[in-house]
Amino acid sequence: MTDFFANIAPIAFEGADSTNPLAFRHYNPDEVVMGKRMEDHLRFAIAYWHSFAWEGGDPFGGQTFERPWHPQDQMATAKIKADAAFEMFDILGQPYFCWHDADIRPEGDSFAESLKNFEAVIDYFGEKMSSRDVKLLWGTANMFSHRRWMSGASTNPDPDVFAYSAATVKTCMDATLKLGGENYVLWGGREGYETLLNTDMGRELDHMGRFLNMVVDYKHKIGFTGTILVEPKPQEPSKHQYDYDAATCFGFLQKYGLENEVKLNLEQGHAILAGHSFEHEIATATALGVLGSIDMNRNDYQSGWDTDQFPNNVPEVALAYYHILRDGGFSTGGTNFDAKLRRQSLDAEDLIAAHVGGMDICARGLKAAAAMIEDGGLDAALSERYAGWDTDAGKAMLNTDLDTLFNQVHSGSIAPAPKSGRQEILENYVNRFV
Ligand code: XLS
Ligand code: NI
Ligand code: NI
Repeated sequence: MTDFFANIAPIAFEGADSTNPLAFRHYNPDEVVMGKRMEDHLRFAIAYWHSFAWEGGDPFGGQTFERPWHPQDQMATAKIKADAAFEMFDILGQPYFCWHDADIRPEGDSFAESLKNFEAVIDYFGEKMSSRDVKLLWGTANMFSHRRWMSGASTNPDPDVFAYSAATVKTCMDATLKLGGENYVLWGGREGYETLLNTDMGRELDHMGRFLNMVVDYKHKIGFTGTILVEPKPQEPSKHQYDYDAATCFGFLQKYGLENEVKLNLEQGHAILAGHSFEHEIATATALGVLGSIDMNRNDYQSGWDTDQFPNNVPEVALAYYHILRDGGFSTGGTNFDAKLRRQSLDAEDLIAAHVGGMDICARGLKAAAAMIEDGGLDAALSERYAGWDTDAGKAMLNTDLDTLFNQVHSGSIAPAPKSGRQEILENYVNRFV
């Protein structure tokens, strides 16, 4: 037991009129929305790295937080960190958490020592999980912080780093399997370049494709039944990241024969960095059949970097869940808060309040999305807009050729008549629900 969260009781649902800052006003896990419990729709996860490993630094200054698990380079403090993490899970009652290897264990002097530390913490997690309902949404390897990864992991010009990356991912997949994790994530923060002057892009893409095939082969070899997820991001820390956005990732997966094996973990902040809205990325992934999971953390729209803030915009969140629900909802995926406090938010209470607010906003968004789906207004508008394609004449057009269509248009038997796209009417419609 730590006393970090000492005076904070488990968070309860108190309803929309509550003024208690540490209560849920919308997130009511057992409330049924479209035939399913809210908890089972949203599948919230807490990110170990931001909530417990990050120390409040930014590019201009170091640590601002003081935690009982500092310094983090010792096994003893790794256990205190785990104790505090599970105490927070008990307070929030979210069903899942996520980690990188480097968040949970101190780096050793060798690969073998790092692995020994990692396995000890994984066993410690296993004990804690056995007496609770909290599960692992996904595990992942941090292959971007240590200096060995400065030129990439699987795309590194040095084959020894490719091998080190393979060994690292193997250990993280083993640990994910051991803890019953439901997905395994690869985010390639340095799988890209700083300058094309020193980069053989074609070779690096081939190596990344080969690496991901090795990951998928290993998944089948060890009998991991979860989903392998790739997380798109256009840049940061590298100037350009190969997994730029959902569409780019899909092209990559297809080229390397993995479009039926790998899905996407989409992050709102990364969508914004790529010049997209979050619902654009989700709609792209659902259209291509590769939606897996989401990181529900936003960026500041003015700063131009990945600020990883907790969500607080109901319309944005509602439209994200609208597309997720229309796709049938999550299967192995969920809603991970890959979000961190602001560096001035020093207190344990700030950490809890941030998650309470994020969970509540998502619950509001989910309810709004479900109400729009149940009302059916947007679907009806879509059916009406595309109705021509449901006619025999419309269907025939996709099965003919340019000459035939030329003759029909030239003879005047086909003459387009423009119709309103009704954008403002639809925007007003959405505003009735959010
Ligand atoms: C960084 C990414 C990272 C992944 C996991 O921007 O969002 O946190 O989610 O490696
Ligand atoms: Ni991110
Ligand atoms: Ni992320």
